[in-house]
Amino acid sequence: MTKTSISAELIAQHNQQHAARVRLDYESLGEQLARRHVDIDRLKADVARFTVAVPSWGVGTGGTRFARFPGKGEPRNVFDKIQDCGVIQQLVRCTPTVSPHFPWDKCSDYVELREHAQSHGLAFDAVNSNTFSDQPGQALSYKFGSLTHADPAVRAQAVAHNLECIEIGKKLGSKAITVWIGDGANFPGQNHFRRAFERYLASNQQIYAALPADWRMFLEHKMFEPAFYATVIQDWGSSLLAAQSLGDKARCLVDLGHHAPNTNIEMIVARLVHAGKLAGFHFNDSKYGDDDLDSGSINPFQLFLVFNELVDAAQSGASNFDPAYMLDQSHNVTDPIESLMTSAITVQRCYTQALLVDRVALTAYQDANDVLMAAQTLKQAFHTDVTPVLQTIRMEAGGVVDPVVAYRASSYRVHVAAVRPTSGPSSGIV
Ligand SMILES: [Mn+2]
Repeated sequence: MTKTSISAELIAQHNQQHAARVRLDYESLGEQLARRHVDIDRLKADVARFTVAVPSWGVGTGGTRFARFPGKGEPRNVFDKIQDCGVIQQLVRCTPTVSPHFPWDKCSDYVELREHAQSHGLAFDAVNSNTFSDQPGQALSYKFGSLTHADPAVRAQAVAHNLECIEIGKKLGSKAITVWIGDGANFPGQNHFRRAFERYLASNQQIYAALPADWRMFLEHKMFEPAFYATVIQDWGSSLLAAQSLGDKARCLVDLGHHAPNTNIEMIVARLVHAGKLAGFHFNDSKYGDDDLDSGSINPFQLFLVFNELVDAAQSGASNFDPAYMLDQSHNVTDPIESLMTSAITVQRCYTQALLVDRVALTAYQDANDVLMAAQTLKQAFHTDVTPVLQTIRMEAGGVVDPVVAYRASSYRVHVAAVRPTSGPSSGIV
């Protein structure tokens, strides 16, 4: 029996208020799509299988680069975080997994943690290691790097932490480890570029060697920050070189915020698909840098174009194509649960819109150099309001028509604030 934080009565009452209207909207959209030779029920069945993982660190209040403003009822530990993730899944029904982060999510009994997650209807996605900040009692500092540090003893400590993450992940049922390092240089001359990259490969070879047969290693690149002059794995090219050097289990993870403004991320996705090396995504949005804003809040068309590449890859049978979808965002001025639900639905929406692209027509326009109609074909799919499909999927799966409205009506935050003191654990920026 799955533990539920939002009452069945509230969910039933909420859906009852909206059910008739949603049915009419769904029928109307169905007629519209039928004229485009799209079967709405088939579309709904495809979208109902789509899921995206929630980051455990996302349910806490992150903060700006300058300060952290604690929210009410923030999770005190990983068990509280799982409870919050359970609320998200209960209402949106497309987030059945959680991506944990260590040492932030360390606990004394991982069997108990896995059972706790299962009791909330959740399983674990990729584990994330952290060698970009020092922990209390840590023997050696990562101030000047971790996996690529000049001192072999620091590198060994960073490798050992990643191996520990794999061991924890095995207990939790994870099948992948995500490695992001902050290593790099703030000044020209600080690092030897080639030697730092070679040390990265050598350290990661040791982590790679410890992967179970059915595991993958996700390499996450990031252009800058905390290193402001040069980061060791700064772009998809470095990431791809590393993944190709390490072996089949190593793939490249794309965090949408880890690129320069206006970078053509959808084309990076296409290149990684071509190479059979796309690990998956950390979805978020940004205006200037690694802003970790809610998915699609700034540039939903970009998110749609990323999914356009993904749907194209899936439908054309691209090899080694099995991307992992995860949210990665940080909240400072919104309730994290509301933001994560909104992001999950936005990602699901863009996937749905990408399924609506008339690919036969698009290919014909591309081959005929009909530029305007090719662009219009994408825009037609992007402009389609698929809300009734998403609402119907949620209702049929036991979720709610409008998750934010139902969440607020439940007063969940007020209830947990009564038992969780203000100022929970600090979440980081990944
Ligand atoms: Mn990330």
